[in-house]
Amino acid sequence: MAKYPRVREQHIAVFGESGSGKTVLVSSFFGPTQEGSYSNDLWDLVADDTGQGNRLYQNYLGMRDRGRAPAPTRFAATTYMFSVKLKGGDNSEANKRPFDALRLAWHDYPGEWFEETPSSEEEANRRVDTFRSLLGSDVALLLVDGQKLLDYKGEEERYLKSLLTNFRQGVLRLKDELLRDDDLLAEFPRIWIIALSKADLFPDWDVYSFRDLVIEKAANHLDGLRSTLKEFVETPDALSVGEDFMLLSSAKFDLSATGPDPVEIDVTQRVGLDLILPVASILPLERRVQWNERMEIPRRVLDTLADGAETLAAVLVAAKGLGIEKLVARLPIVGPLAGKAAVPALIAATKMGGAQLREINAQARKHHDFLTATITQFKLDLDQGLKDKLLIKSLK
Ligand SMILES: Nc1nc2c(ncn2[C@@H]2O[C@H](COP(=O)(O)OP(=O)(O)O)[C@@H](O)[C@H]2O)c(=O)[nH]1
Ligand SMILES: [Mg+2]
Repeated sequence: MAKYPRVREQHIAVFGESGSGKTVLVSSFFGPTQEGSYSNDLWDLVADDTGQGNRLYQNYLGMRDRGRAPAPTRFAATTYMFSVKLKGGDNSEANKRPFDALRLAWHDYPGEWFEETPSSEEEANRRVDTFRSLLGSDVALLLVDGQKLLDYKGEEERYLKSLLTNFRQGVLRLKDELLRDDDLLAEFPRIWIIALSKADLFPDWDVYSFRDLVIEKAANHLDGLRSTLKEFVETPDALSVGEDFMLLSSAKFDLSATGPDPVEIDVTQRVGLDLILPVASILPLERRVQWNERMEIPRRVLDTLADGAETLAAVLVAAKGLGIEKLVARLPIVGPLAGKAAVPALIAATKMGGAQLREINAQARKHHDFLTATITQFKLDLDQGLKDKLLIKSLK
């Protein structure tokens, strides 16, 4: 029997009002990886449900070839399951690796649920069940609709206030049901990234422009949301709400076309989508280390936060020629983490510098160690996202 599970699962929850771009986002995430011309030397992206995958690809083809965005979906909470299947399953390295696939569960939460009160008890129950199903996500993306920001130009606070307040109210309505046993939740999305969708509408912006606008216009409402979310969780200090920001654009939509002809949709111009996998897999691992250095986190909370982090970290530090001891010796280790046995690998992995990561990545590629290559690549991509000002990471 395998010593480890052969599949690692990561969840990401995407929240956004209707029309904010959720369906287009997931179609644009998946679609390009299915094109004949696509090549990735490390892994393949597969939709676990073929029919679902085909519908997403169909959405993508409609945009690519016909300038047509997918039909709106209302009230549909959908979970898309993808697997990042590592290449080289039959080589000798593969027998040693702790897993062969990274599964991404992408929870698409219908925004209408925050804009409208439930029409019946049945509807209310369904919302609770759906929300429960995404509690396993480490990361939640809260979409700020770029089109709405433009519509409210000069008075963006009106839109941001309604977005954040509706969302907060929607979550509050679920509170009694979710906390029925009076126990605070150990498992809950702990990283809430504020993401600008349709970033192509702001060609001059970087993520700092976006963050500054949100803070300037809506800091109070962000605080309100943060304090509400804190009421749900055990160890409420281990929660980042509105400390991480990112830019997303699923394609470049040319809206200047008028008349009966469809608009141009350039699906090759995408922003931030390559950061989704790194954000889902590496960011929680890093955050766990950050928090653990700052505070004591109960084991049962840690076990739900970036669960499997040690497995990922072990992959990184076990890389050829770099003993854990050697790595750890070079790192300044402080705080409550220092003494704990399993964790040096985790700290070492998250604190590796760019040069070291690139070295491990190159070695791993050379030796067809696709797992190490993929994980280091995700980390390098995340760092690149920071450099390109597409992503701001909380430093706390
Ligand atoms: N400019 C621009 N428009 C977008 C983008 N993504 C979606 N849209 C527009 O927003 C509309 C709604 O998107 P959709 O994904 O259906 O929203 P959902 O209700 O959140 O699933 C689409 O029909 C597009 O017109 C984007 O990346 N850039
Ligand atoms: Mg939709």
